[in-house]
Amino acid sequence: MKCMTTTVKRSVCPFDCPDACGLLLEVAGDQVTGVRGDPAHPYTRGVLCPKMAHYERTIHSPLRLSTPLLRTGPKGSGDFRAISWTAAVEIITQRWREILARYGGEAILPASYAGTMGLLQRNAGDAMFHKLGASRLERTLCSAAKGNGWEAVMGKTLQAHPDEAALSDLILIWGAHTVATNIHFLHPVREAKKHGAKVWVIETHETATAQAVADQVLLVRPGTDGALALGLMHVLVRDGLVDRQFLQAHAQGFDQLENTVLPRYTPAKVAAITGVSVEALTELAHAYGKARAPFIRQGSGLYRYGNGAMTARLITCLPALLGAMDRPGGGALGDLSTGSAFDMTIISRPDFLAAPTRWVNINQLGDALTALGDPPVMSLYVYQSNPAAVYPDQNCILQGLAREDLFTVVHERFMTDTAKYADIVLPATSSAEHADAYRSYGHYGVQRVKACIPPIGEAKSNWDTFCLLARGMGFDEPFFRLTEEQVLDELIAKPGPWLAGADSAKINAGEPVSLPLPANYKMLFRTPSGKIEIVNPAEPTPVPDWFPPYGGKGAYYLVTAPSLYTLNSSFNEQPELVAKKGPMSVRMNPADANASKLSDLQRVIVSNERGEVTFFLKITDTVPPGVLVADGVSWLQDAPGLRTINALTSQRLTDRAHGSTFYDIKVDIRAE
Ligand SMILES: Nc1nc2c(c(=O)[nH]1)N[C@H]1C(S)=C(S)[C@@H](COP(=O)(O)OP(=O)(O)OC[C@H]3O[C@@H](n4cnc5c(=O)[nH]c(N)nc54)[C@H](O)[C@@H]3O)O[C@H]1N2
Ligand SMILES: Nc1nc2c(c(=O)[nH]1)N[C@H]1C(S)=C(S)[C@@H](COP(=O)(O)OP(=O)(O)OC[C@H]3O[C@@H](n4cnc5c(=O)[nH]c(N)nc54)[C@H](O)[C@@H]3O)O[C@H]1N2
Ligand code: SF4
Ligand SMILES: [Mo]
Repeated sequence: MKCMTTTVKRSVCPFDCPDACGLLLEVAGDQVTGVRGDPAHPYTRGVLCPKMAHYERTIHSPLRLSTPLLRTGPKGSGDFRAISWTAAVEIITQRWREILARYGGEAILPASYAGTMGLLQRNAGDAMFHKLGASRLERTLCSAAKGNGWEAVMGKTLQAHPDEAALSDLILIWGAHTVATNIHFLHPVREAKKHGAKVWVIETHETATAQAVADQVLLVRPGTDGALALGLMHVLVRDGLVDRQFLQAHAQGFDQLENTVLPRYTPAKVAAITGVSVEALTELAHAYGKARAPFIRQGSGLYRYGNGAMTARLITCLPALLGAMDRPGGGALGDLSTGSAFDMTIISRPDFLAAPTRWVNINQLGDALTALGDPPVMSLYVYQSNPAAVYPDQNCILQGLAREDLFTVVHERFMTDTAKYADIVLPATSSAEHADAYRSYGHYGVQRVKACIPPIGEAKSNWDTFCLLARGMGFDEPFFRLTEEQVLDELIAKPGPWLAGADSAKINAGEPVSLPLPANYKMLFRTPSGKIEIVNPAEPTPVPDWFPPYGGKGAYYLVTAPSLYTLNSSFNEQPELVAKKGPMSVRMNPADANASKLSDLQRVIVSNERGEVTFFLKITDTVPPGVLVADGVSWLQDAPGLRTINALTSQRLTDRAHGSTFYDIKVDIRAE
C-alpha cells in the first residue's frame, strides 16, 4: 500500500462567527483528514468549537453536491438530473437574456448572505450583478440595528479589543450566548475572573453561558434592554456615580438626557417594564458605577426587535457615563468594523453599475417574490445562503420559491431547503477548496489563505462561477478573467490606510496578522462632533429614549437560542452534530406548561398569524414565564412537522437601518 504523507496547511474558519479562527488542516493527497485550531493564531490559541472539530466531515460529506443539476420534478420535490457546467451556463445565460429583454435587469435578484465570510468569495457576485443591472439586495439580516445604534453615539470609533476584557473587573455579557457563538471570548473572561472580576449575564432566559461564567444573571423581558439601560443611568446619576468631568470633556448632550429622559426611568418604572427587580437593578448599577474598568460585550439577540437600534444606542451610552473607555479593560464591544482596512471596490466594482437600481430588503424576500413588483422578480440567484430556512416568514418565502415562472439558481455545497426549489443547482466549493482573505467582526485579525485541496467533484468557487456566468453573458471586461489569487494580490497590494500599517509580507505568506491599533484607540472619537454623541441632532429622535418592541397578539415571546452544534442552518449536514443538537424543540417554564396542561417531550404546535410549527416540548425553569425558547435553526427534513422556526418570524424591520426582527414575535402554543 502506498503511504500517503500528511501535510499541515493553514486556513481560516469561513463561517459567520466573530472568532474567525485560524485553522490547521491536515491534508493527505486530495483529502482533508483532520482539523485543529492554529496555536499561532492570537485569538484561536489552538482551540476550536464543537462545530468545527470535524470540518473534514463537511468537506468530504457524502451529501456534497458534485455536479450541476437540472430540475426534473415539481419545485421543492428535490428531483434533479446531472448536467454539465457548459449546459448549466447555457441555460442560465439564455434565461437571463430573455428576462433582460422582457423585464429589464431589475427582474433579476441575487440572494446571498454569509455562508462564507471570505472577502473575495462572499462579495464575488457583486461585479456581475452590477453589469446585469440587477436589483440590489439590502443585506441587513443579522445585526444592522446594532451597528446603527453604535454609530449614532460613537460614529466610526473603534470598539474595544476583546482581549481587553481580561483587564476588566466587571464584565457584562449582554444578550450574547458566548459559549455557543463566541467561545474564544471566554478566554479573556476567564482570565479576568482569575483576577477577581465579576461577570453579569443579561438575558431573556438562563443560557449555558450564564451557567458557565456568570456570577449574576439578570433576566429581562424580551425587547426591554433599552429601558434597563436608562434605569441603570438613572441610578448612576441619583447615586453620584457619574464621571461629570469626563462627560464635560468628551460627550455631547448628557445634561439634556439627564434632565428630560432619565427622570422618567425610576427603578420602579424600569422594574415594571423589564421584570428586573428594583434591588437587582440597583445592585447592577452600583457594581457598574463602582467598577474600575467595566467591559460590556453585546451579542446581537437583543437588537433583533422593532426598537433594536434605539436599544443599541442606549446601551452604547453607558460606558460614557463613567469614562470607561478611557481605562485599559473598560469600554464596549458589539461588532468590530474593520471595513476600512480593505478597498472592497476592487472586488465589488461599483463602477460596473451603469445606473442605480432598486434595493430589495433581504428580510422582505418573501414579499419581493410574492407581491409582484414592477418589474416582478423573475429570476433569483441564491449563493452562500439558505433563505428557505433562515429568512423570516418561511411560508411566504416558500410560496415565492414555488412560483413556476420564477427562474431560480442556487449555488450550494448541499441540497438545502432552498436548493430543492431551484431550477438549476450549481455545486460550490468549501473553504478548503478555494483561496480567500478573511477579517473578523470579533477581533482585529486578518489572514489570507490558499486552496488546500482541489475542488470536490465539479464544484466551483463563487469567484470562478461568477466569472463563468459573466463571460457567458458576453461581458468582456478583463476583470472576469482574473484568477482568485490575482484579485487577492491586488486586494493586499492596494490596502486601505489601516491595512497599510500591517505586515503585507506576513499576510501574503498566509500568517495571521493583527491590524495595528493606536495606543488610545478607544478614545479617538470618530463622530461628526469629535465627541461621544449622547444626544445626536442628526437622528430623528435626537435624545435617545426607549419605546416598546412590536410584540404581537400571542401569549408568549419566542426567542431563538443559537445551538452549540449548528450555525444558522449550516452544519445540519453532519448527522453527528444534528444528533447532539437533539430533536427540534422549544423550551417552556414549568408553571406555563402546567397552566396549558402540556407535558415534557410531547409534541406541541407553536403558532401565530404567519404559521404553525411543530416542536418537541422541553419543560425547564431556565426559561421565565411568558417566554419560549427555540433551539437553533433546522433543515426541513429534520422538522417533526412541515415547517421550521422561521414560519413564525416576521418580515417587519427594525426602527433604523432596516434590520431583522427575528425575536420580536409573539406566539401561542398547544398540544399537537
Ligand atoms: N454555535 C453557533 N454559533 C454562532 C451562530 C449559531 O447559530 N450557532 N450564529 C452566528 C451568527 S450569524 C451570529 S450573528 C452570532 C450571534 O451571536 P449571539 O449574539 O451570541 O447570538 P444571538 O442569537 O444573536 O442571541 C444572543 C442571545 O440573545 C438573547 N436575547 C434574545 N432577546 C433578548 C433580549 O431582548 N434581551 C437580552 N438581554 N437578550 C436577548 C438570546 O436568548 C440569546 O441567548 O453568532 C454566530 N455564531
Ligand atoms: N429564527 C432565526 N432565524 C435566523 C437567525 C436566528 O437567530 N433565528 N439568525 C439569523 C442570522 S444572525 C443570520 S447571519 C442568518 C444566516 O443566514 P445564512 O448566511 O444564509 O446562513 P446559513 O443558513 O448558514 O446558510 C449558508 C449556506 O451557504 C452555503 N455555503 C457555504 N460556503 C459557501 C460558498 O463558498 N459558496 C456558496 N455558494 N455557498 C456556500 C452553505 O452550504 C449554507 O447552506 O440567519 C438568520 N436567521
Ligand atoms: S465557528 Fe467560530 S469558534 Fe468555531 S472554529 Fe469557526 S470561527 Fe472558531
Ligand atoms: Mo448573524
